Amino acid sequence: MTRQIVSVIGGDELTSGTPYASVNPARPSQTVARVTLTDAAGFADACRAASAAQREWARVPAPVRGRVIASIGRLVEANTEALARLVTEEIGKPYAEALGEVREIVDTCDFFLGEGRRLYGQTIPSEMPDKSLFTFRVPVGVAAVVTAGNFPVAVPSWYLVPALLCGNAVVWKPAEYAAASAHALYRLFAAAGLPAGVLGIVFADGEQTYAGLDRALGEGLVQKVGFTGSSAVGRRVGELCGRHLQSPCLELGGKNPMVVMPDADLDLAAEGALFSGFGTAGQRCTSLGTVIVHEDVHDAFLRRFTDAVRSAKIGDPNGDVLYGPLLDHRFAERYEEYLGWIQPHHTVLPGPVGRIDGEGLYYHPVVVDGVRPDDRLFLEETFGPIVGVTTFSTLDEAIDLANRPGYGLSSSIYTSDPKAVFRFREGVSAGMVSVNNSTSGAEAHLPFGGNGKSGNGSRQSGMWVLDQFTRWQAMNWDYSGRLQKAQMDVAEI
Ligand code: UN1
Repeated sequence: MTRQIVSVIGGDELTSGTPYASVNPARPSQTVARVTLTDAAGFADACRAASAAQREWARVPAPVRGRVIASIGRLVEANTEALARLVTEEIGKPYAEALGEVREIVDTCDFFLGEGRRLYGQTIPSEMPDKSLFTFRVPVGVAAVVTAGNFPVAVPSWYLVPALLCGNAVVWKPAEYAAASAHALYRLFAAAGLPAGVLGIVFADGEQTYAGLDRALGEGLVQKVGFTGSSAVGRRVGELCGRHLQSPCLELGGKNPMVVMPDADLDLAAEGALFSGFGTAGQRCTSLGTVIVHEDVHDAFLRRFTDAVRSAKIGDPNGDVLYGPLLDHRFAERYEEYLGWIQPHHTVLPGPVGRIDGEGLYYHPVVVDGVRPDDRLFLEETFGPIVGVTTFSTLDEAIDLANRPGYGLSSSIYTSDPKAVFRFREGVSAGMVSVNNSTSGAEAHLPFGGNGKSGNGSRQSGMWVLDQFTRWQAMNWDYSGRLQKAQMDVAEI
């Protein structure tokens, strides 16, 4: 069945626009959805409709908004299998992982439904008598959320759920190659009782989205931009927001390192490298980029790692496989360019490189040993099933290597030495550190985000994301009946 997907603005469907086909990457001849893409004007219209709906929504008491979030969680949970099947069909994510992805939405709702009854402000003593100070969290207004398709439903919910809970309206622009999954999630949100217009969904290509955002920011229709995607596009979004005096929430790429110390459990490290390097076909922002292994255990680690890679199953994402096809033909084309970064001084394991024969966008897993700190393969994100390996001799050297690419999202260290764990944690520039665990697989209530080329320091998930979707308002209340001047009329003892 081919679905027809259109943007929904202020509760109304936008039926005119440019046609786009979202296809199944396991069988590219199968169209999953026919999508109608809108343009910059449509995007700005969606922001206008959201802006009109936001004020009413902000007046709904936060605990009641929390109940809507609870309903969303229940609806998503009740539709878990159907949503996961669709994710698998549309982007080729193995079904078991797709189930986990849907679980992550439910976890996010579980966390934030209670926040509706907290959303705390503070009372603060004044320097003067008969005067009290308060702080309140107030919604920012309209959030424009632009998301990637590798986590087509979980990562968007990291924005949508807290933004709505905090009293904002949201315009969501999902990746068009994951349009059907996104639209299915949108319908579950809408069915949970969100007033029309509070959440809009817009499908548009990258350039029209950028132009639409520029227009909406210029007209004061958007007060927060959330963006998950590549570092290159994130930089553009950041510059655009800067021109409009806005600080976006940016969740960008990673070149996530795994340090394997000489005292590491090498079987565990190899298993972690397999999962984070090749799970999701290496298409997570938290995917492993380079294993930085101590020279004394390099050979023993590499043997275990390549054995594990060799026995990994790749294929139909409905089956029991480590990974399925790449997300979309554009990702496949870009990944083939990255494969060109392999150099003659590299050792390529365990076998063939490139596309696996057949219809789907399947690629062989590649381990590249002997990468050097100046190699492109060491420095840049590859977003595909390829992992580099390099060696070190001291922990300081390993930390320098881990930081060298200039990203700073996730990282991991395998060791049984607590001193090494803490020295690594202090030295690594990453926003997230795993100990004896893989670089990917963050939980929904810990701060998620990166530094450097991985983002602008903003954090998602858990209570930390509230600072993205609310602003602090300070209030002072003087009940002395006279004009008390701060700094000038400070109470004397
Ligand atoms: C992403 O790839 O954009 O930590 C996010 C993880 C996932 C989220 C990845 N829970 O691997």
